Amino acid sequence: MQFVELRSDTLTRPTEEMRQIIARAEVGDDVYGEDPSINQLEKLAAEIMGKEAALFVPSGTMANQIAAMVHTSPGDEIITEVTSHIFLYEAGGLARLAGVQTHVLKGERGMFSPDELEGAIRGENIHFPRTTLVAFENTHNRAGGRVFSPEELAPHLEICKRAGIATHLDGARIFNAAVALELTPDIIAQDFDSLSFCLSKGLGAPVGSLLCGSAEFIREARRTRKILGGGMRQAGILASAGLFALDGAEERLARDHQLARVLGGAIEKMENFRLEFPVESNIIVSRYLGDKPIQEIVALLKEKGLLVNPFGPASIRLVTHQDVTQDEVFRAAEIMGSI
Ligand code: TLP
Repeated sequence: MQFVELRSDTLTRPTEEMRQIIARAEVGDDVYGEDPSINQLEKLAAEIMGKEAALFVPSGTMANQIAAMVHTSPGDEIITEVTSHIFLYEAGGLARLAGVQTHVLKGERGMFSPDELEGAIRGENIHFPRTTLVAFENTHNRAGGRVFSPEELAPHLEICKRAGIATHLDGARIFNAAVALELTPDIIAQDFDSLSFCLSKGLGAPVGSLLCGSAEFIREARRTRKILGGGMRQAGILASAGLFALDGAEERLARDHQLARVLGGAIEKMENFRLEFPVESNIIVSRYLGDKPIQEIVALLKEKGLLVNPFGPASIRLVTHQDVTQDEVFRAAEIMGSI
């Protein structure tokens, strides 16, 4: 059966053109700093994000974990929202790798208030852990691809700055945020000390993420990447796909958002499903209103040709991406409407 694949934008496959680019990539040993494709990608990423330097890493998870390891010392505390990827989906890496404890704040649609943040920051006291990092996410995966404007986050970042606390942005889908806000990514990134973004989500590359920040931060991050075994050799074959993926990304993502709005509009009219969040980018979280367990619903959708991920006790997540056509989105809506 030909499935409509909406489980994640990580499921895109390299196009024929991308495969040609990969085949011709110039490479060298990146641990020696001699891979021209990696060097080009890191330079471009830093430029796009308006930071001094960037580091190519295998995954978004590794980028976030390296950021936490560099910004903190073991025993410190990091603050993040309770449904953030770094807290929820990174297999406890913050505790295991950075050796920090996590202070989670319960947000409203993925974000806590400036007052809650201020109240969570530890004062100087011999009993307390030190708060050394606050981690944000934009777009916010669990909050249905929610997009935060720079104005919305400005008060939070101002508080961190005043308190001398580092800030990291998990910008796995920062280009989606940029397209939705009609801003360039550097504007979204500008007040964060570091940010990560992924090539292997909506951008359509098979592997890779970039961590961006000051030259000093990236020097330390490079060393930390080595500790984690993420120093890759002729990884230019991956970077070349990344360079290709960045070219013209905005138009492709705008199309993904359009398709998500179409599907969101159809879901709004259904009896058995409703939207859990307004559709702001390429992620839809939809609540199932019937009485069957959600795993059963996911299996039933699959039987009818639609692949989605369960997302919590009664919801599913649907993600549009470059390998989904408009017709497939119509089919997805039809399948959902039929159960
Ligand atoms: N998210 C994946 C799953 O892990 C949930 C997905 O399918 O969406 N930050 C954010 C906001 C992410 O959504 C993800 C991946 C990551 C980081 C981690 O990236 P990878 O998978 O490259 O380690």
